[in-house]
Amino acid sequence: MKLIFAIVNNDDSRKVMDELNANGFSVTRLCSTGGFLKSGNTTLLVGVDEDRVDQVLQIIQRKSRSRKQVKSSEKSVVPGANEVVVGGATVFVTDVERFEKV
Ligand code: 2BA
Repeated sequence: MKLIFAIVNNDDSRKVMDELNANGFSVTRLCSTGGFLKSGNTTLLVGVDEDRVDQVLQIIQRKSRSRKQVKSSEKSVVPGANEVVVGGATVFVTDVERFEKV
């Protein structure tokens, strides 16, 4: 089994979760904060069998858009100088040693 951590934009999280649920995946949503922009994002936890990992990644990719966001703590007179490209999604796939529902 694998545990997928997917960090997505708050605005995409509903669409990603709905599509995962519609395809039979269980999802846990955590409110998180990006260390660089210090703004809210969403971390989704999805536990899946190894042979379904790619299906989860495809759904996340399809439902997550990349965006330009401004690092608001920095002032600049040059338009766009503080912009960074965020996402679609940042995904970590980890091994699960044991999974129990007790
Ligand atoms: P943040 O840390 O708020 O980063 C937002 C965006 O700022 C990043 O987008 C990247 O384009 C830029 N950025 C981040 N750190 C930077 C730095 N030291 N110098 C210059 N630009 C930097 P993404 O790469 O798409 O990441 C989106 C969010 O995913 C991040 O929000 C963070 O919450 C998470 N994330 C990304 N990579 C991670 C990693 N290796 N470990 C843990 N979380 C990660």
